[in-house]
Parts: sequence; C-alpha cells; structure tokens
Amino acid sequence: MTPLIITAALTGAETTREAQPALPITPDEIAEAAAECHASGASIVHVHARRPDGSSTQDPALYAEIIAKVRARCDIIVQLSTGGAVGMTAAERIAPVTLRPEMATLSMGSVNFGDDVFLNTPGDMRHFLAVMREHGVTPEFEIFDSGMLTTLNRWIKRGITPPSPCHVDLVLGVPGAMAGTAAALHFLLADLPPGATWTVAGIGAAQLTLGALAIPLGGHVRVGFEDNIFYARGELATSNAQLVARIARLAAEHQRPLATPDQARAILGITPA
Ligand code: KMH
Ligand code: ZN
Repeated sequence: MTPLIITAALTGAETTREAQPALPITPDEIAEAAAECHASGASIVHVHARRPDGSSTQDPALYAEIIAKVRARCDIIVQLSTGGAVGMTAAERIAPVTLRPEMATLSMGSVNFGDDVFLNTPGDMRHFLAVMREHGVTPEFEIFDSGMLTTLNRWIKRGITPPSPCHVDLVLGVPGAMAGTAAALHFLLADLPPGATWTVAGIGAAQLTLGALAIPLGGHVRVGFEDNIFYARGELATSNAQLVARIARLAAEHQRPLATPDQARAILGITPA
C-alpha cells in the first residue's frame, strides 16, 4: 500500500493557549513542534502564523521566519495556510504564497464556520490557484462540504487544474459543514476526482475515528491542535507529536509504512526546488 502521509496541523487560526496550553505560537515553538512531529512520523506540517499575543496573521515575514526555522531542523514539507482566519481579506491570505513554500491550502468554496462564514469566492479561488502556479506551489484542495468537491471536479473537467497530481483534504466535522462521520467520508470518496490522492482531517473526536479509517482505505491522515486538542475524552493532548505518534502506531498495526518527506513529495508530485 502507498506509504501513509501524516500531516501535522500544529496551530490553526482558532485554537487558543487557554484551551490548549501546549499550542505552538512563536516561530521557534512552531519549528520545534514540526521537528517533534517529523520525528514521530509526520511528513507534512500545515502552518498558520500567530503574532506574539497569539492572534492570527498572514504576515509573510512571520511565515518566512517559520519556514527558515523548520528548514533548519528537518526536511518536513511545509504547507502554508491560505485559509488564514475568518474575516481576513483574500489579499492578506494569499500573501505568504510568494515565499514559495512547497505546498499551500486552497479552500474550494464558502461555508458556515461555527458562528462565522468562511468566504471563498470563485474569483478569489481562481486567483489563489494562479498565484500558487506562478510561484511553483503545490495546492492542497480543502473540501469542507460536498459542493466543494463538485467544484474541483468542474475545474478538472474545464482544464483549470490538471487531474493529476491532485491532492484533496477532506475536512469533516466543522460546525456548519459536513459531519465528521464515516458516512460523510464514504460519500465524498465516491466523488473523488479519478487519480486524486486524499487526506482526511476530522474535527474534534472525529480526528481519531476518521484518521483510523483512512489508514486501511489508502488515504492519508491529518492530526493536530488546529482540528482537535484532546487525546481522549476529557484529556488534553500533551503535544501535536503525541497525536502524530498514535496514527503512526495504528499504521504499523495495519502494516502500512509511513511516508518520508521525499516519499510524500513523490506521491504528491512535488518537485523539490
Ligand atoms: N481557519 C479556517 C477559517 C486553511 O488553513 O486553509 C480556515 C483554515 C483553512 O484553516
Ligand atoms: Zn489551516
């Protein structure tokens, strides 16, 4: 079976230190957490920047510092967020892509997001794709609801993006979007673009259940404090790496090898710069 790519979504835009005391916030903390996750089996790190006070920002200078500090520690693939936080402008969100990270996320539509709306207009989405192409950045298409996968299939049909390589992240369990259930995952998988690779990012308790399900199904798994702060019911995780290590153990039980960063690059069609 294809080696398993584990993505560690370390920080996110919404998780707070108050809720999760081990949340990495500064570039040094993020780089250290990335190295720990790499050592525990992750081959991609999904990154959001924060200001020193913990608030979310897409400031390219902070992202540049994070990338440099991660690079100094390990060879993990750095995937920047273009989702940022709700309420940010499209211009703010896309700005760090000019740093030419290996990957960046591209959300495929608008959706309710808790009490907010995560806005992604068709024009902004096409602009994000164009900027990523211009800078040699591999997109990860973020799918929060089924219409977003329909849009991605339409893009492929119209030649806006190629059918391969094509990597999607099925983010399941956001309040306002698709449920974090096996039924929702199977429903989306039936409509996956032919040849696409996929990761599942379950929110909250679905992080474990859907991650565990993806391993025998041949998918890939995202874990981390962006999506879930607990190790078990009522028990906070002690680190992002603890969540990565659990998926690595489950993969070993399924005799599914873990992808090294270079194997992940080959699977995802990323050509090192
Ligand atoms: N913070 C969410 C509103 C991404 O990273 O691309 C969007 C998000 C998606 O986190
Ligand atoms: Zn994110």
